[in-house]
Amino acid sequence: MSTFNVTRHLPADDSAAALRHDVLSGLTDSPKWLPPKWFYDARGSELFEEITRLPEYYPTRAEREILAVRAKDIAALTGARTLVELGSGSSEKTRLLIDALRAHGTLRQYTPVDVSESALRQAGEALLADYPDLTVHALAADFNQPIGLDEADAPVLLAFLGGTLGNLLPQERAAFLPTLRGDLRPGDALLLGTDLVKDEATLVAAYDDSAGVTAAFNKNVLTVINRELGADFDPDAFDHVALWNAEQEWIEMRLRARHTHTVKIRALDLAVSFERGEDLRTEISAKFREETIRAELAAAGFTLSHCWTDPAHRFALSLAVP
Ligand code: AVJ
Repeated sequence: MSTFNVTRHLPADDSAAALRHDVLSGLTDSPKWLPPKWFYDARGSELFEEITRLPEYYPTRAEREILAVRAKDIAALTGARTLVELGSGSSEKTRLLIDALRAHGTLRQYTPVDVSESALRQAGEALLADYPDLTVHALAADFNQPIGLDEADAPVLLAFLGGTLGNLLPQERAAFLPTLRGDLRPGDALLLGTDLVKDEATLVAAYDDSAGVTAAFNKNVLTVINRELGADFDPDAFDHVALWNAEQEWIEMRLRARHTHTVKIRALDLAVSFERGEDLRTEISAKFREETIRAELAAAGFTLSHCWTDPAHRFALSLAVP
């Protein structure tokens, strides 16, 4: 018997309140910024899936290459009965892990956690069709929310793939990783995917593709704010910008105002002015080195047990234990 359900971790109005709070904080700050999690409405999640298939966007393919080679080892090393995945999106690459853990004979439950309920429903339905006796308990929540693993059947494998950790600032990672550590018991494990530092041209192309899909994804956050908060952003009034910050070793996505103008946000009773050429930072995507992965995990109380890369050393998949 297969089961699938989606639990909303926060009632709908709390997420609306969180959006109002983030938009107010970010758009009244200088320089202006927005947190990347608001990209992912149904349209944004579709655009992200399209990004993962672009020739320039290598991280998804590189991580899948590693999983294809290592999933069997990961299953044997962890013997996980419960797989929890933060920022699961389409759960597409996760199938490699699910297959290996099923073949190993241990996996009973999969808990995908994502801000996009539409992505969770699509992924959940597809998984049910393909894994008839897997329990899928999806959680619509942002990965900063406590997930409550107390009831979970141990051992738990907590997967945080795709390089999403890189969307947090260093100080946010330093707070977030110890909470993950606190969720895990002896015998559990963390599987962490991180993109690696590489040449600037490859990195910038991955976030500024020639088909303009990433530009549309970036501007989608303005459409979300227009719809949810009654704002009047004109997406055509902004240019998509992707730049490599060599000092911080992260990619920044920005929206650059093409001309001086004012945007009204009705739900906040707020008018926001943009100078011509002014940037709104919408995302950072930090790139890592093996030493910094090990150090950040150690500072959070994890021991790195394995760190695998694809043959071209573009991406790393780390297995760490509490
Ligand atoms: C969601 C973290 C995998 O930072 O690479 C893709 C999101 N942003 N293109 C990343 C993203 C622009 C992505 N992750």
